[in-house]
Amino acid sequence: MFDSISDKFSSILRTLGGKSKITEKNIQDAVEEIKMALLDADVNLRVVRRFVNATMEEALGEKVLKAVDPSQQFVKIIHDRMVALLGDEESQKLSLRGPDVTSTILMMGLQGSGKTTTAAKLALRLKREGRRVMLVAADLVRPAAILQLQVLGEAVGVPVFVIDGEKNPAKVASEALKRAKRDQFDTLIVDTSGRMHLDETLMDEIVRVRDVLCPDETLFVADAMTGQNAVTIAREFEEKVGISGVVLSKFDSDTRGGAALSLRSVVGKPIKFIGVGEKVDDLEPFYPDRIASRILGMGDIVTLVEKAQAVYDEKEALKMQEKMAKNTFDLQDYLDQLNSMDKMGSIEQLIEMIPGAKGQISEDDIDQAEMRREKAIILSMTYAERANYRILGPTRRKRVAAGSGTTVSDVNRLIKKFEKMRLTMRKLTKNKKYQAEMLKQMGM
Ligand SMILES: Nc1nc2c(ncn2[C@@H]2O[C@H](COP(=O)(O)OP(=O)(O)OP(=O)(O)O)[C@@H](O)[C@H]2O)c(=O)[nH]1
Ligand SMILES: [Mg+2]
Repeated sequence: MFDSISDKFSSILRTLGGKSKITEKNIQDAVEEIKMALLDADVNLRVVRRFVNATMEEALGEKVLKAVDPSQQFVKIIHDRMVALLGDEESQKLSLRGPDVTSTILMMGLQGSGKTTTAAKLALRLKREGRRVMLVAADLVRPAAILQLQVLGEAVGVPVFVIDGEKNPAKVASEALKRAKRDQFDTLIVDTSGRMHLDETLMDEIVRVRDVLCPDETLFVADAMTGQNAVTIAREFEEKVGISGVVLSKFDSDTRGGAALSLRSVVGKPIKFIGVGEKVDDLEPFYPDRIASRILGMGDIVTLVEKAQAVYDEKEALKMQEKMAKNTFDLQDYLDQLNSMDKMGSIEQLIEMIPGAKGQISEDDIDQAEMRREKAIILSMTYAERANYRILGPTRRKRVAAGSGTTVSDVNRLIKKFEKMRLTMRKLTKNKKYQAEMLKQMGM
């Protein structure tokens, strides 16, 4: 899912990322393209408008235009907006009660949307969380429905409540509740029948089942492949029965994904899970931020930016820049930089978050042992030595090597490298063109 929209987003953001300065016009163009991409993906028009307006307003503010890295700020805004569109982490959790009372989950949706499969997947999930789950066969319309649930129940090791020959789903629901109390099941998942189209009889039937169960969760199962139709249907279920959350099934299918993007916003109910395959294990919690990253085709650059922001101190950065320009950047500064890189996490994690870096850069390309050695060496120096490495004579170098568990040639190598680094920095800060070239080479 989302392949084509994610391709488009990547290309829009790449265009913007190539610029070292961003104008209002650039932002307007990008937002316009984003609008088209969303509409192409079949996202609800009202949702697109809201998204675009909010993005524009925020992006045209000072925050982006005056930011150190405007294009990344812009990406962050788009991402945050997208997350807001998809929901929040909290509402995505199921609200079930403790083990002393029976919680009930009512599954509903159109025919073939994935209710029965999802009921079984959910049963497995909750069982693994330590709940005592019972599935309830209240789809009495389709002849093979009960058998299907029984087979799935068997597969996930959860009992299935069935009343042979019963035609009234509300009756099945109330008997299931009694059984749950008697046998101390703390969770009932009730599978109901689907129809091709919404009809009064079906709605009345579900409303009666609902009245018996007083469900803790009323989950609307929507087939991601049905597009905008899913949104319309969800809204009707919400009006007539009331829904507490949405499960988006067949998320693994190759669709444009517009429905998924619109559901939360139009229906106002959180997407709680996504079905990602036909197997009973294929159910995942819906994480708005991860999905947003996927839609934007950007690895997890946002986490990366946030991590950088967390360790990045603007004043500190300016001071550093000045030091580089004046050639007063010393070993202590270098040590600080090494340490702040550490704060961002493991190299492996960082590589994963850089879009396009996975498979291109490997952990071996970055010599972590060398970094550790360098830190140890600098820590063994006095502050005077860190401020001016030139005072390090042969005897002191030997002492520093011994103190850091390294060799004199390690110490010499660090000092050589540092000298070279300072030279490059001087060139870099003096020469704007060289600077731009460097950044381009680094893909920024
Ligand atoms: N690929 C994929 N297939 C799914 C997913 N969820 C359900 N299916 C398939 O969709 C078909 C319909 O699923 P069911 O669970 O029977 O749907 P239902 O809503 O109970 O159908 P009715 O009871 O007939 O209304 C089955 O072939 C499932 O294997 C999913 O997340 N991914
Ligand atoms: Mg079914």
